[in-house]
Amino acid sequence: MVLEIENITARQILDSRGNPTVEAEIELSDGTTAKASVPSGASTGTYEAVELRDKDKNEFLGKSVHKAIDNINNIIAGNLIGENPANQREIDNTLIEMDGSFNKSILGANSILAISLACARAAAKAYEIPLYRYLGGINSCVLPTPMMNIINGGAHADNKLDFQEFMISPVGAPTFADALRAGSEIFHTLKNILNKNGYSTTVGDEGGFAPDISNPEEAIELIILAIEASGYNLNSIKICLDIAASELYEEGECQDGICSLSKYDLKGLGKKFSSEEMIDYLEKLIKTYPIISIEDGLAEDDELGWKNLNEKLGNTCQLVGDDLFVTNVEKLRNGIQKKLANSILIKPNQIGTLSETLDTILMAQKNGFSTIISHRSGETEDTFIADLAVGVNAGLIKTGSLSRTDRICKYNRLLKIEEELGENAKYMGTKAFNAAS
Ligand code: 2PG
Ligand code: MG
Repeated sequence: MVLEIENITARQILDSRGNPTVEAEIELSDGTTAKASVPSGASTGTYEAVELRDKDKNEFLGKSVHKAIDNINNIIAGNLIGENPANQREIDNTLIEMDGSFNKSILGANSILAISLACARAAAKAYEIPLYRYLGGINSCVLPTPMMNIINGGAHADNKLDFQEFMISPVGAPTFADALRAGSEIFHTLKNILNKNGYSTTVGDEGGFAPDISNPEEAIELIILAIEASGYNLNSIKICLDIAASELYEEGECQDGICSLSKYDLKGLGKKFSSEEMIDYLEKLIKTYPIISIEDGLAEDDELGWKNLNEKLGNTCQLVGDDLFVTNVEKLRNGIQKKLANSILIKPNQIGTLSETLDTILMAQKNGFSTIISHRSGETEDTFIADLAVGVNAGLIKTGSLSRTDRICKYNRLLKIEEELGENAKYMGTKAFNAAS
């Protein structure tokens, strides 16, 4: 069956923070229709592809995306109608060429990605193949080990926690469904513990609690209490952190040619750390607590720091580049050559097309890096990343806490995929992590 794209439309919808975002809809010659929508970050890396916003202060505080929508309806649609939606790479290359910039700032990565993902979904639907299988083929069978963000800080919450995400990972669970159950039980137990300790149990952007704590150690200890009180132990449940250190980084100041060193300003903790001191602090945390993974432990431009961090801790802990790599194959190549990390966070909207996302995943997998498919702090009900995680056998997923449908819908999709794969589903637990101690 030769399929053709017959119609493309786009609309402005709202994301989980109530900010505008792009939804695209594609109709094929056989009548199949499919939609995709794009998420949006808060702690965005400097080198991410550009999310086009109207910057009109009179509408949605400058955040409306009409230009991106118009670009789809008036420019992209005309160029893709008649194309075969299964020619993903050709479609993505056409989108990249149409944009013409190095960072998708002309048409907007938000408009480009919505089309790129909708094409894949439309083709999968038309061929009546589950999306994960369409993306990965007959060998797609690994259900990702989830890293669940149950305490939110940094740019995702209004508390004083300097670190952005305190996650639990049920590495000892036999299946994804059991992992999800453990996460939910620990999340609810943590709620009771926070209540008893007089902390608020309101949640942050990714559905994790945002108690008014200022010390990362205290947050980790409360989580450990919750793990144990739920009947689990620290072998079966590990802790993962996203420091989001680019947000803490302060450039050194220069006066008359004399410059001070750049620092990490941990305001909640009341400390300013050099790169070396930050590494020492992370080492102390790893040695004290069952931490299996640290993301963005240092800032995106602190390459020397990353090299030192990886040399010192890369054998015992997974060190994940998020802002450091921004899902960009060239950035990852540089990181592999310089030995900056051992793991990469994969966010399709950091790079802007599905094909480029797959290229980065492939390079990571070929070079022994673990891959974590990730949501953004501003999400939609789109569950594409769940299928992507299974499709490429990524091994790991980061898609928030155990509350709020924008997070849970991805977990629910994974439950259905696991059910569909039946006995052929694999849950790797600890083995999905790199350099796990
Ligand atoms: C991160 C993400 C997702 P944001 O830093 O890893 O958790 O946050 O989408 O705000 O960049
Ligand atoms: Mg991050």
